[in-house]
Amino acid sequence: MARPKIALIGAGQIGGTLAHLAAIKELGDVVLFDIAEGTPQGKALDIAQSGPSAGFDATMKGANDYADIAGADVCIVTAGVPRKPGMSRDDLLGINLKVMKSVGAGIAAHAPNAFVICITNPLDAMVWALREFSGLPHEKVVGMAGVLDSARFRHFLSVEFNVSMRDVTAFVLGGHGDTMVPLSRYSTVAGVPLPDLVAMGWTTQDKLDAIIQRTRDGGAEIVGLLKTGSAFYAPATSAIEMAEAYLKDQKRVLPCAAWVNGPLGLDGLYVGVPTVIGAAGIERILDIKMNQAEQAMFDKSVDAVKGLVEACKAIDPTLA
Ligand code: A3D
Repeated sequence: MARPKIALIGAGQIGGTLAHLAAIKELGDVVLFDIAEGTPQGKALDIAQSGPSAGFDATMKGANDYADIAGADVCIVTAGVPRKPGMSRDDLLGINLKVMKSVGAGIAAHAPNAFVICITNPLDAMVWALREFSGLPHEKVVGMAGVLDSARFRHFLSVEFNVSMRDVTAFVLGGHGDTMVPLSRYSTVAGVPLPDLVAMGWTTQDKLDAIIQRTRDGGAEIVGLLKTGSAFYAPATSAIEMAEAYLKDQKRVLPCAAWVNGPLGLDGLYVGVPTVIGAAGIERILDIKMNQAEQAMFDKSVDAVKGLVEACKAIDPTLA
């Protein structure tokens, strides 16, 4: 049986890391696509040459022509520009919207049956635009943000509690931005919710609030340290987790920017929600009940995403 084909649209910091992880995990043959000539070819050759030591057989190809992604089973999109210090994700909107238009056309023409994972920021608006430009079914186009945001939350919590990250689950809803909604009530250590852990004296509410804020600012903290770009190891690892769930029909319950039409009181919006990812793409959305305070935070986040979608429509009238 042929190996699955994984097309990486954008061969920058995240794209290269995605290729390396896909190879090491033997998820399939990889095509790295970029408009920069030489970059995808150089990275593909470098990663291919790690094969003998890492022990994988997957092939690596660098490409500047969309024809090379033909028939891809999964496309992971990082094409565009990342943030620099002082920039918000929303500052990237104008530039990256144009990029989504060409990427959407390329995927529609050459890989219309792929499961498409968008990473380009501002995430919730870009995944919406990419879906519009590509015309693929909504359940096959999804954004990566919640897996990363909840991984950041889990990491900080595991350090605070001095327990394994594997035993910490976290729940982050809403848009991937300053209004993201980490939900304490649904976040646990081995099933024990965070408010109970506060009551048990494992941490204080103040410390928990600080961790939640650090999670919200997780991307900016790394941009501030790196100075030349944004995070790439954890974002790539998060997207690979989603791609693997699709390729292996794992039915993983993962928070993603998915098209929500009905659940959570929404009538057609891409925003971060808990989903089930399997062979059909986004197979289900968990219609969780929020309390008043959580709903207020979620509504604010939804409004922020809607604002970005309107900004996209104002820039590109074909989206209106
Ligand atoms: P970077 O290393 O600059 O790579 C982007 C690549 O896209 C470069 O190699 C460009 O040549 C290429 N590119 C630009 N325009 C096009 C085009 N039209 N077609 C094909 N390729 C093109 O950035 P990165 O890999 O660090 O980040 C990529 C994106 O992911 C940025 O928009 C980041 O803001 C975003 N990002 C999102 C998250 C989320 O959690 C959602 C996290 C981190 C970064």
